[in-house]
Amino acid sequence: MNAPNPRTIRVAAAQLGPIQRSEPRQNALTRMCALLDKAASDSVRLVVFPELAFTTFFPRHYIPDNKELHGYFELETPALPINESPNVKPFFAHAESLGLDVYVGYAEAWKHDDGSQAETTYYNSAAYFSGRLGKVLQKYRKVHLPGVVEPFPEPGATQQLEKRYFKNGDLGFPAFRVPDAVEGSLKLSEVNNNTPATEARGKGDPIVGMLICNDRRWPEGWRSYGLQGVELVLCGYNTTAYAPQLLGSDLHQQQPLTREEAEKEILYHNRLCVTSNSYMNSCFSVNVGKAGNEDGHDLISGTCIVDPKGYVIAEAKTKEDELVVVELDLAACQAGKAKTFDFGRHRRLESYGLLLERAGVIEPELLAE
Ligand code: CDV
Repeated sequence: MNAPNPRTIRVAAAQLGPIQRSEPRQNALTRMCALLDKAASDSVRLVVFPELAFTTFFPRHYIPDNKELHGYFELETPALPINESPNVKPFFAHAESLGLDVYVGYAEAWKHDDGSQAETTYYNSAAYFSGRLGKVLQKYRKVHLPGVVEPFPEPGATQQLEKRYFKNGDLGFPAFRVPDAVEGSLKLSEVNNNTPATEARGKGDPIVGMLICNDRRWPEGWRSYGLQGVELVLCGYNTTAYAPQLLGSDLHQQQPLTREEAEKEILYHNRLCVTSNSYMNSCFSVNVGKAGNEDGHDLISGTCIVDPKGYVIAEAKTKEDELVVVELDLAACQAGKAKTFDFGRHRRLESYGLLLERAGVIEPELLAE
């Protein structure tokens, strides 16, 4: 196999330090715009921010007051895309002024039409905004919502109320191509009906997929993107560093895990998920956390960029606002896609029926004795 032509793109993981519950949106916006400035001065093309980036990670709180709860959401309608939504418009305008693409997580209050009677649906979402085109190229709504509907009764417990506050994402896992990001990308006008699909593979504009936080623990999403030839998966997160009620990681231990042990294990699982799934789908991934002590609760850092062989090639060193920059050559995805993970040649659909028939576990029948 000849080495494919390089297809380089300079990307940044924009880790955020904590954003306290008392902090106005404007503070977060100012910090995020400062990271955009830094990225632009380092010739970055794409900047990836965390999940629910504009506010504190509010699902850790039981919030009975609907006015307060809804204050964390950004209003969106078909006529009012997120980049025009009043609270956050200056952030997108700044990215556009710098010609930067961004992935950013936000709480979406979706009204399917502009009539005042329209029902609102709440999602945990991410947008891919093209700074060159000044518009959202793709929206993603978190599919795998973690946590519980009713709050944990233990005083001081870190809550995880995403199942209470959000609906599960209904957009699936749509991969998409990003224009103007990789020089010399093959265009439709340059191929004809006789060009075999395999000849164009890995030569077009970059193929991107989005996940949000807990989604990274589920291979189903990664593989859905893998089957669309994904080259770059973007995933923002807010991952608690200590939540025994939620994670149950103490259940079979003689001694409860210390905070340090719990955080170490959670960081290990974060890395395990993003490295293994990047390898098994032969893609890069940019994985970006909100980190540090937020509202008295610790979040892990673990922000990292992973290559298609599953190696971490760059990572954050702090629990603060930090930009991790690296140049990726997307051509490196092709070896895995053509060999070990050439899905068309190696996947066996006739053996996978259970995957779509069953969500939960049904164990084989008990033995007679
Ligand atoms: N925000 C998240 O989705 N958090 C989940 C867990 C810790 C509840 C995560 O997978 O990190």
